[in-house]
Amino acid sequence: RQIKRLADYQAPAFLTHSIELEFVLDPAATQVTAISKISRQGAHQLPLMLDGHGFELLGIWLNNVPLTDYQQTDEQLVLSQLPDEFELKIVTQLNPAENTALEGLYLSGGAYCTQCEAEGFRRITYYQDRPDVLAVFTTHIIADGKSYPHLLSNGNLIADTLLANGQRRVSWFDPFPKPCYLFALVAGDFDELTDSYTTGSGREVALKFYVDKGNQQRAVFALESLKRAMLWDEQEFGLEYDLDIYMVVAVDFFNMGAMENKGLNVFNSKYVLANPQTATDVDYFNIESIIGHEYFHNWTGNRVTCRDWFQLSLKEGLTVFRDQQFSAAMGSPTLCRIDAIKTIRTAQFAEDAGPMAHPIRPEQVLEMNNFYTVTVYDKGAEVIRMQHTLLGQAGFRRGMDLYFQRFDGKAVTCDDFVQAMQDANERDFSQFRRWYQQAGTPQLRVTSAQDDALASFTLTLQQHTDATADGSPKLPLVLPVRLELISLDLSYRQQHLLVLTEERQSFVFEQVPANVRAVVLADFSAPVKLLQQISLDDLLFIAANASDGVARWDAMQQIWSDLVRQSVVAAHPVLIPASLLAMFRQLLDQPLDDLEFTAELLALPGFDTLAEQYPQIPVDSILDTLQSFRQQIASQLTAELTRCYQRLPRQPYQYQSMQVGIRKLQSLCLGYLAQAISATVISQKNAAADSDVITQLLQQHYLQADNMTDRQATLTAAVQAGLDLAQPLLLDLLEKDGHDPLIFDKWASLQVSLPTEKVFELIENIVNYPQFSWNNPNRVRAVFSAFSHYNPQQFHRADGRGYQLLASIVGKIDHSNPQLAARLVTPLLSWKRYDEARQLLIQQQLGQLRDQPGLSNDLFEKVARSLS
Ligand code: B3K
Ligand code: ZN
Repeated sequence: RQIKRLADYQAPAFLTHSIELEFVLDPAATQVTAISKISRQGAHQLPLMLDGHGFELLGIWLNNVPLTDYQQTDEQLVLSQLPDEFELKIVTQLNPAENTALEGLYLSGGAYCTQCEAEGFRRITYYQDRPDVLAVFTTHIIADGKSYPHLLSNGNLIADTLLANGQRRVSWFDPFPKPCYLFALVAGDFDELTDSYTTGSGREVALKFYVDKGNQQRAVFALESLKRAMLWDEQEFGLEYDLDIYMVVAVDFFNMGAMENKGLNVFNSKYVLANPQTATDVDYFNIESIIGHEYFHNWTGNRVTCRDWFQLSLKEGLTVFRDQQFSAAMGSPTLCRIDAIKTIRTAQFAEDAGPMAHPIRPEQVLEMNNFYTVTVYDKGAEVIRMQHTLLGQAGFRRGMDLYFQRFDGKAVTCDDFVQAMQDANERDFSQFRRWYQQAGTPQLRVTSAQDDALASFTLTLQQHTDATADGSPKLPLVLPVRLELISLDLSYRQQHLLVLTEERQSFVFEQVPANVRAVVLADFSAPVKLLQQISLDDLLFIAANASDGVARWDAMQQIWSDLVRQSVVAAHPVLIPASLLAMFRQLLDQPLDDLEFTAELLALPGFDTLAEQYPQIPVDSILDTLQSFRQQIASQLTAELTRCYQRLPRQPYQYQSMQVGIRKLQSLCLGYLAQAISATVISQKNAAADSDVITQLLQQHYLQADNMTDRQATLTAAVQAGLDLAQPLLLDLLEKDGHDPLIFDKWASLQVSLPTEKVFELIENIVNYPQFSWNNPNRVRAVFSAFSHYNPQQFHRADGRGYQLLASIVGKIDHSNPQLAARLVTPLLSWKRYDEARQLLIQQQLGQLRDQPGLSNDLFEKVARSLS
């Protein structure tokens, strides 16, 4: 197996300047003719190496003369003794109907569709499948116009003709040179939703959304989101759209969220289709953010692209940062930030601590698809955000302007980006660049000392990063640390931006009154683990008084993780302190304002977040403690939770912030209340009466709901508390709406989060439904990713049944869809983090996977690294 290294990068020996593609579509025998204009770069006699596999080669012509003198390996075509400039014609034949990997050209759900990033174009024809070869694409699609009325590709439509044999031939021309990973073709029979957008400079752009028949109205929100994104990018970064048409196609068979192909985005239907009956508030949020993300790629990714795949974070980290800023501008910056922090603290910290740890710019890769990770994307976005923090809004914009001025139309590196930021602001970012080469989560230790006599306050910061599996160096990083000093009487408040560059540094503040409290790492200004000894009272003070909402939420999170830690040490759940319950009471009774944020303040950290704080994860203690905390809250605050629930008014559904807040807070109340009546709680007084009232609340919440968010709230509460009423309500959902694939997925994900052993029976049952398909990644994820992520009790069962189930599914899926298998296996990779008994159980499953005949590179890379 061939590992690729960043250090081995070499500029291409030839460039392809233009390519004309013709597809004659057929389910089992699609013919592709590719005519490329190629020229040698520099004086050398190296051969031209073209990537390609998984198709039949029908012929090669060099300047129109048949070529027979070539070498073919499993993965490449090697052409020697070429002229300096030439035209190469290659004809290949593919089988899209049998392509279950969903990479290259595939036929599923009745439509042809491509996915070329990272290295899927080589499954279509022989080509220089690398992002630093930029060509102008012309695409002709020939197909039966009745079965496939929509024949789409990148760029602008240039011809549409009826052929003598009754077939249609449609031609597209994309004037912007692009790497082949941005190529796309779609052919199908869709509903079309059309609109237009006029750019700031007055150009009119046609907007077209293509969705499965009958779903046209479900694309309206995505279309509106697109227009908001187009306007925002003009206002925020001065970036306009550049083609005459922007198309989005929604498909049900897709390996990830969406793909930014030039002018023709392909989306997982989950991130396009929405109406109140099918999508939750969270779905609406995600749709707007992903529509934005793919649109923003048009500049950060497409106009300026990556030199090689090790630079993936150049476009992904930056584009995630841009979509986060967009979401923040459309809604609440604090809530968006909280969302991003949760992703880092759960998935990204786990990745850093596991066998797949890598810097945001990895140095070696076996299968590129394995590096579309939370590290490259989300930590990558944090690294961009730190540059934004260090340079300020205006300085960052200057850097972006210089970046586009220098690199528009080019394929560049992460270093090029940082250099632009540095040059535009006359700063030295050489130490900052370590963020690109070091893996691992820095620990930031904070101590403080107050000298009342001198009226000074000293804060000492110390950074340390543990070794990671990839062996990358661990030198001191540049950490921007936002700080607020607040006096206990609130008469003094000062905000500072500290920049830690050494391993240890002290910062002294003068003329500080006695009794100040320090809010450190406000806004989560660096992606680190903060270690500080701080009392419950001080955390409650910060939670109530910090200027930064993120810091207030974070103080609550720290309170809970401290209590969990005490419980783990004591080997039984501690009692929730009265002062914390008092804070909850106050929040539940406060005026109806900023409800979504209130709900975040009242929520416990999840299992995954807590787990990341322990080198060896005390699974059972954390689960028991969380359970006990939920039940303590529920039984101590039953009246307050009920009152809070009842005073929140329900209105006809709109996706609008006040309403989202109401739904989220009601859902939180129901979640706790359901715990109050779960079988394991024997609450003191009035148990039976409470139980009736709460059951009724839950039932009514579901039955009177006019939207999916509220229905899901009841179902989640009931399933997690193991209440009997969950099953009839789930059945109701399935019977009424389960024919819709996205609702079926929601139903399945709810079923598999049942925290009892019965879940295994449910899973066997789900995969036998006609709606389920092993070849559809959404269906598979709805069952098995949901199980391994949202059902820690059963996934981590001491008898290993959860591990065994996941491993067997991964082994099975690897034969049809390696990318999907390699994603599903993730929770098993960190086996070293568990107790000895669990380690053995997981290791055994991984060992079986490693020995499976015909294992894909995708799965091999992960499993082998994990076992090494
Ligand atoms: N660039 C694509 C992801 C491609 C994944 C390839 N396995 C979507 C995105 O990040 O916008
Ligand atoms: Zn992206």
